Amino acid sequence: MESKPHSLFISDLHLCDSRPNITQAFIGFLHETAVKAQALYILGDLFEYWAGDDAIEAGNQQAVIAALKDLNNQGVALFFMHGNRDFLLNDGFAQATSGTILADPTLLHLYGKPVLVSHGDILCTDDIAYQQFRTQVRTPAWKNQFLSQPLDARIAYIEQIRLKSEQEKSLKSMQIMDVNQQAVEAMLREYHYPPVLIHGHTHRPNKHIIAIDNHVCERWVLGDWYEQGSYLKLDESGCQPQSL
Ligand code: LP5
Ligand code: MN
Repeated sequence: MESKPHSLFISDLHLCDSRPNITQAFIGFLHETAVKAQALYILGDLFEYWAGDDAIEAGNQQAVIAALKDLNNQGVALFFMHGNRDFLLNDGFAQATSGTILADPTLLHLYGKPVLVSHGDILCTDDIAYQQFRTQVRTPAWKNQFLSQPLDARIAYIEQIRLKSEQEKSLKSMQIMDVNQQAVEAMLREYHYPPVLIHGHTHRPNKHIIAIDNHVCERWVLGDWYEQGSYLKLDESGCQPQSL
């Protein structure tokens, strides 16, 4: 049976050379599942890390980039949002895949409804050390300075930050690393109560119902792809979580 017009949402795949089975699962998903959608929205952390678009010329992630471009060539619109691991994805990547990079957050209008999408890290306001780090590394000056270094030096630096981040995370509570409810509500108010908010980052896939100021909003959290691929399907009747 033909399915209704729909869009798909994924995040937190963390693709890298050391987990080739996930890359294979993702490419299979693009060929078999995403190809039937009108659009694919990748809401951040597609890659384990992204050191800069010159990684493409260096031969990184070529199979993934080719599969994404192929999907777009088959008429599926492709959208990317920055995650905390791959916020250095830029025009070079967008051109190589024929995709569009969206600001975080972005209010979409799909199948007659406003749908707010975000990576989700900006909602984790209790994680003060992370938010300070985020503010610092997202400034144009910081990014330009970082990108002016050779690719291998950048990768070595990212690996050190990864270690430091893992050490710090082991000392943070699960609650600190989750979204803050007031931050979620503030975002919903700012965007005039979209009935659907979709985000990733926390790797805690779930559906939360938020009753706020006489409105009801669904907050859908996407899952990561460490153990199994998953995606959210949105059509005129709403959101459905799916596993591969
Ligand atoms: O990614 P995840 O989910 O494991 O953890 C995040 C937060 N950590 C990060 C850091 C990234 O994992 C690593 C950077 C990716 C590459 C980016 C491109 C290049 C940028 C180079 C930057 C200088 O995002 C983690 C959150 C967690 O999500 C849950 O929300 O808690 O935040 C941290 O752990 C950050 C620390 O609390 C503070 C920052 C420590 C790093 C300080 C730099 C020290 C340099 C070390 C060199 C010797
Ligand atoms: Mn993330």
